[in-house]
Amino acid sequence: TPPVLLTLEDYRKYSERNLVKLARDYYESGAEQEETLRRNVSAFDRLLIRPRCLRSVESIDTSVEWLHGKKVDFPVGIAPTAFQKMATKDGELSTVRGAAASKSIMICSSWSTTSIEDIGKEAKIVGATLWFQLYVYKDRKVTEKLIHRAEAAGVEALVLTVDTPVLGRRLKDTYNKFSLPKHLKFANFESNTQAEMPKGHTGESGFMQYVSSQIDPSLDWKTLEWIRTKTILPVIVKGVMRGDDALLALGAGVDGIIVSNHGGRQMDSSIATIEALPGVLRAVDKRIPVWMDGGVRNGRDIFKAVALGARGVFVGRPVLWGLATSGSSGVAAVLGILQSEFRHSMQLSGFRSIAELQKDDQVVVHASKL
Ligand code: FMN
Repeated sequence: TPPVLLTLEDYRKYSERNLVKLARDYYESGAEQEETLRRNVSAFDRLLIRPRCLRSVESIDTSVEWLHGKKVDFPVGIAPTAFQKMATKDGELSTVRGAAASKSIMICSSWSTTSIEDIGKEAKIVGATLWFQLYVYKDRKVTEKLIHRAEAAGVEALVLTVDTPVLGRRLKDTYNKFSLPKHLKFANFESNTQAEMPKGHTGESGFMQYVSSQIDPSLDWKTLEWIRTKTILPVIVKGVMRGDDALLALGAGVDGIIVSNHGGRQMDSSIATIEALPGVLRAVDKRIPVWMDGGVRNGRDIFKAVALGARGVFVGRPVLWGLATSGSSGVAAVLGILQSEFRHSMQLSGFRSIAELQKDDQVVVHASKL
């Protein structure tokens, strides 16, 4: 009999049996001592909910405007994660099918193991919304080409990752001398140096060598301006953790912000994303949408982030657990669990719409303030 998988944690445990150690370590790792990786999750536990009662929750509406008038049924999207073919044979194609099945949006990583053209084609067939995450290469022509390919593939927004001027040191990958398995490639790149990861050596994973040879550590606000001149698409920055940077992003004319610390894979000892969210929201003051990712593991977490004012959340690792468990149906199942748990939280705490939830400034309280 197939196992009963009720929670994201069930999927995490089950997926382990389908992943070789190299892949599992790459997916699960945080940087250095993994303090931020743990804190992203535990910080949610210190936020508590004050439910309302007797408010008729027979019919509720969890839909929300996601970006520029486009509505989604649930405030949950798929964060970009690299190398999805390590989880399942069809990799990113399975993810985009899972996204469509649960009417969620998918952000495709620059480092996908399926090309953006192939993912875009599949997105059109299955009816999924696709965004594209951008890393800026030292060779700006490479980046420019990537932007134009993403536009041609039908992508609806570009997501510039701003927390990775250099790669965080993930110790497990370093011990494993992590490198992409030979049969896989950076599918969005043609030249050998950009399409292949070097072999790792003692003291550095092949992945870290790749990033330091290819990715531009001089990335700054001017680079963001340059990107805006190169695309007609909305530009979202991913990796903002402070109000002052959020104001700079707003000044640079971005269309949205994702509060993120890269799932604890970059600056270790960084505050948790749910802790960073209020400061960013205050600075932005509703002028553009603010999403968050990092540590979202159930529907209550989504409820807390949205109650504080987030437009929605993105999930990274949980999607990989679904993917490694059962491909596209696993992705759809993981997103389905999050959606039904979120809906259940809304009902149990007496809220009928996200607008109603966001008007209530007492529903979420930090444990230290009780
Ligand atoms: N973020 C990017 O912007 N680009 C990437 O290519 C990328 N690859 C990732 C690969 C893995 C295995 C993981 C776990 C994260 C990656 N991220 C990447 C970060 C995620 O987009 C996201 O910020 C993070 O996973 C959210 O935390 P969560 O895993 O706790 O949900």
